[in-house]
Amino acid sequence: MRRAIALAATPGVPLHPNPRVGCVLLAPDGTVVGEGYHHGAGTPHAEVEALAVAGEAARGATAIVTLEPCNHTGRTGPCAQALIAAGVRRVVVAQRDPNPLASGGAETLRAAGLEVETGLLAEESEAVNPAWTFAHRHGRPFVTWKFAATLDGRSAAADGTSRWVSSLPARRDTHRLRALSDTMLVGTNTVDVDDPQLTVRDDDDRPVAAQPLRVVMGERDLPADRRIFDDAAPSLHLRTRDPEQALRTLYTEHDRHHVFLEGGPTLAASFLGAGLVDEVVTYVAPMLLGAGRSAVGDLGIPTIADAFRLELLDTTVVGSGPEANVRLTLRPTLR
Ligand code: AOF
Ligand code: ZN
Repeated sequence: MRRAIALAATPGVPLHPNPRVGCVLLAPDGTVVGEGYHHGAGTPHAEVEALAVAGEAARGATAIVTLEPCNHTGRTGPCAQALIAAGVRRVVVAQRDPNPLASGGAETLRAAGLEVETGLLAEESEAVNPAWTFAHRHGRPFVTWKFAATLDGRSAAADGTSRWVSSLPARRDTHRLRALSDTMLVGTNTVDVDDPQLTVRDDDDRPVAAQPLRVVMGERDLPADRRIFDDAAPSLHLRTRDPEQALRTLYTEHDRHHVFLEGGPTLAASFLGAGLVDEVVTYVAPMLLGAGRSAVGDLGIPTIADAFRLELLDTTVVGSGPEANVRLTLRPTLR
């Protein structure tokens, strides 16, 4: 299973929209007769790849798979049937499939007389697809709220100027994190005032191949010439101010699993207030403003005992000298 997990996590495989999956086929004497991993949506599933390598040697074999074999015909056919047809005798699964459209493979295999075991190294396997797993379990995407702020927690000066609070190395680091998500999210205010392009660019400032969907949420009409609507990447205007509804729509209608929230203080406060922020990433710049826009709007907290608390997971200095910023990664404490 460790080998199957390593195959699933092969560098370069896209994180979205499909999970990364690995499969190893063992002959009855324990020798490896086939290996495979999923290369991204639309390509053969891991099991099918491994079966193709094994050929006739799959008969009587044990399949070790990081994810429960699928039971559905989506972009490709059902792997449970492929394993049965190939004569595989036993299937060992790490993670049960949380995707309601594809789950049920274990039962299908058992009904066909195969021996099935689930749960081996399940946590390690889930860690290969954390956002995908979260989204299918909760019926909404995982939300990372990212913001840059001064030492006194301000994201813009009194006159509204905000370029650049964070340093160039910190902004490059942000693009690396954006690329891990499948959705960029801001509010109509940010599009109006800052007009961000919200694309992912590499260290040479060139757009990367796989761009997240750019989403602006809010009821207000927006001018069509805003940069978020340019043809550098797909974009979408969700006409709602309700965070829960926006996330549900992104999951059910757009197959989105990881939202990177880069909105202003109002949008941030509404997601935090609704308990819909799962991770916070902030870049703290060594500067003071003393006045200006707070990074987050009013959370309706009257007294210190009610403070919105977070657990600090990581602290990293990004950049050096005058460009040094501190990146904090945090998780809201469950209340
Ligand atoms: C994969 N790769 O190796 C396995 C998957 O759109 P489809 O037809 O490719 O189906 C995607 C679903 O199939 C996916 O969400 C997961 O539930 C299941 N298993 N998917 O992409 C694989 N074994
Ligand atoms: Zn499959």
